[in-house]
Amino acid sequence: MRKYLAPIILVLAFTLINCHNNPANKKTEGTINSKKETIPSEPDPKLTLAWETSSILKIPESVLHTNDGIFVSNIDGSPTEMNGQGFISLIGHDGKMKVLKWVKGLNAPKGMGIYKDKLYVADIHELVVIDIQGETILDRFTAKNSLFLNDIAIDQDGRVYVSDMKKNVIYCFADGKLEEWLKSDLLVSPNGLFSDQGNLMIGTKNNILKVNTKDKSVQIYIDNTGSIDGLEAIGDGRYIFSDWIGHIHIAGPDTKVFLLLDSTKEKINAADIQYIPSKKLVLVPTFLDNRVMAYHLDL
Ligand SMILES: [Ca+2]
Ligand SMILES: [Ca+2]
Repeated sequence: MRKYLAPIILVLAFTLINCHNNPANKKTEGTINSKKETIPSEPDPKLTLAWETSSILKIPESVLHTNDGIFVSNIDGSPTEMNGQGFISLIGHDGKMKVLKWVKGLNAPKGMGIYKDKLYVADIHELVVIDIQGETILDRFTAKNSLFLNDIAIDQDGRVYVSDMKKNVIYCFADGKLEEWLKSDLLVSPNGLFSDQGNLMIGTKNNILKVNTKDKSVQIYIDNTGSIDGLEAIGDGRYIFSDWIGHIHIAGPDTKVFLLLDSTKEKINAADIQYIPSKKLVLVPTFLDNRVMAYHLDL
């Protein structure tokens, strides 16, 4: 009898396992499914603080990540004050200060962009060109009839786009000339700019516009965003954007506008942010709070 016992146990065990996995066993199957349904298929994106600078900065408005560190534009005064106190700082990738006043002699510097070893800075009425290696101001181009230059985006051909938030136009610097380039009824308080494969993306008072830089056609890409300061592509069609007050949102053309960060209660602003896709890092200049804070973005 004993020699038949082992096969019988095996057969019983097999039958039990089989029974458990049998799709016909609706009760078991139903229980598993209902449990699965309560778990969201994709977790919400979220920001987690990675590092922050000390409060040594002076009204930081914008940030620009490079291989050698991160440039920070410091307004140092009111955003429209021609006080000569504005400057650019250079901080390390860990948020430690390298050079507080890397380049001085600006007024109220805001958006920045780099093309061929030159740093371009929007500074109230001027586009300031800085030689990065020489750490000096090379040139200043005045935007005629400008009221409040704010952000910068540079395309692959080196054309520098500059938003004027109060005049509701976009200027373009090309072939040594800075000229008015785009006017549109859709341009309402244009601020954050992002150059995205032949398109200029513009953050306005309540939407993200997509402008074809060849024919200048303008369309609304994402609506009902709230007012936008910094505007950055994620790389999959979605954009991350700040509102200056202290909110950061993420949205795509087919997704809802999702709140990632609210630091308004702590009175920490979120000015012209930058997203670094290779590090999944969001850099946030905190304006009146005088810091740069870096967050990991889990998508
Ligand atoms: Ca801005
Ligand atoms: Ca920007």
